[in-house]
Amino acid sequence: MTQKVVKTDCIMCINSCGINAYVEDGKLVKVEGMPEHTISEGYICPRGEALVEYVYSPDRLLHPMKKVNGEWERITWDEALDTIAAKLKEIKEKYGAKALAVYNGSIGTENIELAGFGQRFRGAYGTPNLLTVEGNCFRSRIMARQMTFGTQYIEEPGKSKCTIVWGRNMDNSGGLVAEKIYRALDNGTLEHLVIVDPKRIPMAARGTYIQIRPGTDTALMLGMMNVIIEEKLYDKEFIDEYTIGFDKLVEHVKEYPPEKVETITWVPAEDIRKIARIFANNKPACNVAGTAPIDQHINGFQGNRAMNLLQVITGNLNIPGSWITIPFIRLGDLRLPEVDEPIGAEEHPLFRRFWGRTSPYGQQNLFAESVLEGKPYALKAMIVNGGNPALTLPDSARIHEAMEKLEFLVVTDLFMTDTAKLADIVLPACSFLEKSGVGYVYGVTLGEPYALLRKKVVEPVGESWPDWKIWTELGRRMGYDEYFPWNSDEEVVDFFLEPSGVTREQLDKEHPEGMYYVDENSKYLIPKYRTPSGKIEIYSETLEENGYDPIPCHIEPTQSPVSSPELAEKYPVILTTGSRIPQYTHTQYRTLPSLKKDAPEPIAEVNPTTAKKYGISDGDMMSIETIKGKIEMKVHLIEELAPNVVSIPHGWTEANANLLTSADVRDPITGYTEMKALLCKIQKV
Ligand SMILES: Nc1nc2c(c(=O)[nH]1)N[C@H]1C(S)=C(S)[C@@H](COP(=O)(O)OP(=O)(O)OC[C@H]3O[C@@H](n4cnc5c(=O)[nH]c(N)nc54)[C@H](O)[C@@H]3O)O[C@H]1N2
Ligand SMILES: Nc1nc2c(c(=O)[nH]1)N[C@H]1C(S)=C(S)[C@@H](COP(=O)(O)OP(=O)(O)OC[C@H]3O[C@@H](n4cnc5c(=O)[nH]c(N)nc54)[C@H](O)[C@@H]3O)O[C@H]1N2
Ligand code: SF4
Ligand SMILES: [Mo]
Repeated sequence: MTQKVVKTDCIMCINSCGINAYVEDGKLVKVEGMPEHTISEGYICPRGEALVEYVYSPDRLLHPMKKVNGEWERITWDEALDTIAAKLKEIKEKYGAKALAVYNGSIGTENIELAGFGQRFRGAYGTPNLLTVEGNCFRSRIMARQMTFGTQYIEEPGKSKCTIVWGRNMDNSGGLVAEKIYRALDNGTLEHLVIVDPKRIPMAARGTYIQIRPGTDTALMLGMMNVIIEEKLYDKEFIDEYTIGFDKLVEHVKEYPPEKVETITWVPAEDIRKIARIFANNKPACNVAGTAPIDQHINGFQGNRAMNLLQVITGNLNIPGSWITIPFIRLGDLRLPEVDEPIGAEEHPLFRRFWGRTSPYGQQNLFAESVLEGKPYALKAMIVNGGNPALTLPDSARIHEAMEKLEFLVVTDLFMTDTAKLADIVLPACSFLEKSGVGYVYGVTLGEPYALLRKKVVEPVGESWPDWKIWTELGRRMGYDEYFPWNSDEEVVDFFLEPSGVTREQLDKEHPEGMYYVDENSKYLIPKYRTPSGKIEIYSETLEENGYDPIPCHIEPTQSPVSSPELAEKYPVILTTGSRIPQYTHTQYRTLPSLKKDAPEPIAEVNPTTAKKYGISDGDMMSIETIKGKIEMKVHLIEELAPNVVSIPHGWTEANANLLTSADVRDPITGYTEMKALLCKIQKV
């Protein structure tokens, strides 16, 4: 028997934890956390531990397939690629290149290989339509930080004296970050932990808990700034040297005294004062935002802006334990020059571009409108790459209709997902353990200038291929040979690493556990603020010129007891969707036995008092109905959740949260939809 241990990383989520993969006779047999990985230090979560089940799942797609009269038929790679190439040429001839969309899901966006090759292909084909999950995730934060600082900041809670966690149940959604916070509490570094969440999440047991009404975080932040300014707790020196517009903020936050903010947020005025003082008086301090709970609101971009300003006025930037700037690893760039504008560029111009900097993305939330109504033009074909939009995009009923109306849908995945089921052709991708790649740690909260060689651990299962090879072979059949010269994993890795200053040999032989690609302490240097003024822009003229609030205001969710009281009579309960489940990433891994056993079904959480009002008991099946649709889930009664709020997970085929959400109402700046504060009606079934 031959045995080996391969040091690589896990990318079942964005954290990229280091893992030791054990191989016997060419088969993966066990996966453990890798203690030598400087960032994850041996940490592994249930999904990482299930990697053997994942790779050898009986549900893996093993060969290309095409749909014939509603039935799947096995075909060869040659037939699949020739058919796709012919159809894509026909689409381009009939409707023009922009009728094709390349769709990158979470995996397709977070992974440089999938993201890069998808962009390469769309560039060669000539369509501007790259649609990605960043239309509902993370980019709102990136944009807001760009707009404020002209650069990217990332949180460093593991070293702070005070941390405020806004809507992030990281015991479920980011265990590695949670570990760092618990450790900082245990060793006394972290003296003040504040949790702002409608649910008393487990981490709240270790700090001050603030129960907030969903969708009102911006008001709370403005209230805190009111107190910090009123009580002169801000960092005058930092503000004077690095910022513009503080005087306008001083006037602006006068409109948000704690007593008023209490009526908006449900947070007592005294608590607002208390957490404002804690935050301002305990440097280094760090706000940690849930991605989705701050972003996925009508006012999500401004929520992110308000969070930036809290950090700025207290001078909590580029000191250990505050917000820091990570020099991004410079990787080979696969993008090609773009022509034309993608869908969404008209409705949400800043999502596409500001200060002459163009984002590569169209706004995915306008996909159905484009296909079904031809606005601003009709998409006719789509290639989905590492995503499951049939379940994860808002307003699933309409998404299904649109996908069915497409003339041609191709899906590359490891599994027959809800999206793949709607496809004309499905292509089997191999998992990250079946190919080499470049790993780097640039997570949502955990960023470090740290890179690792993602090593091929086992041979691809069945006839599955790496994504780069799928795009390359398809590109060649389209006649784009010059853009797709790569012939092996190694060539692809070398291409990506070329500008980085780090070589494959170095990562493979000298540092199989990964390494810093620049001095780790460079993250504490004050960066150049590449805004139009060269300063941190507390007041944003760019926003003002585009017709948006230059300083954040509180805007009510469009469905709320305050903004739509008539609707609230019919749909009296607040609904928040998409609470993360530790065993699953979005729609993935539902059939892996060790994960399924611990999370077998979708569960809706309700406060007992609220449930009683509607005659609902623990364990009942309950319907949840919004203006868009109705689903059913089993009920779990928990005292921890705020009264009159229902919290449900997303990603379940049998109870799809996105049958309840809508893409009609969007944050005007980003085009993000409301997923965290809707109105619903609940009933026992
Ligand atoms: N296991 C697992 N981990 C994941 C993922 C996954 O699918 N599974 N997905 C990854 C991705 S792509 C993302 S974007 C992140 C998302 O991660 P987050 O968005 O941080 O999601 P959760 O950790 O579930 O935390 C949501 C918390 O926000 C609270 N909440 C809901 N509405 C509001 C609100 O309006 N205000 C405030 N303050 N709180 C609110 C909920 O009660 C809940 O406790 O997780 C990542 N990590
Ligand atoms: N209602 C509601 N909806 C939400 C959210 C919410 O909070 N509430 N959250 C939103 C957020 S933040 C996000 S990020 C999205 C996520 O939305 P998606 O990205 O659409 O969801 P996933 O289930 O992660 O889909 C990833 C797919 O990639 C496949 N895959 C994995 N590895 C590979 C690979 O190497 N190659 C290929 N080709 N495929 C691979 C997986 O099998 C899976 O089918 O969901 C969003 N939807
Ligand atoms: S947190 Fe879990 S799923 Fe994410 S990279 Fe680490 S081990 Fe993998
Ligand atoms: Mo996300």
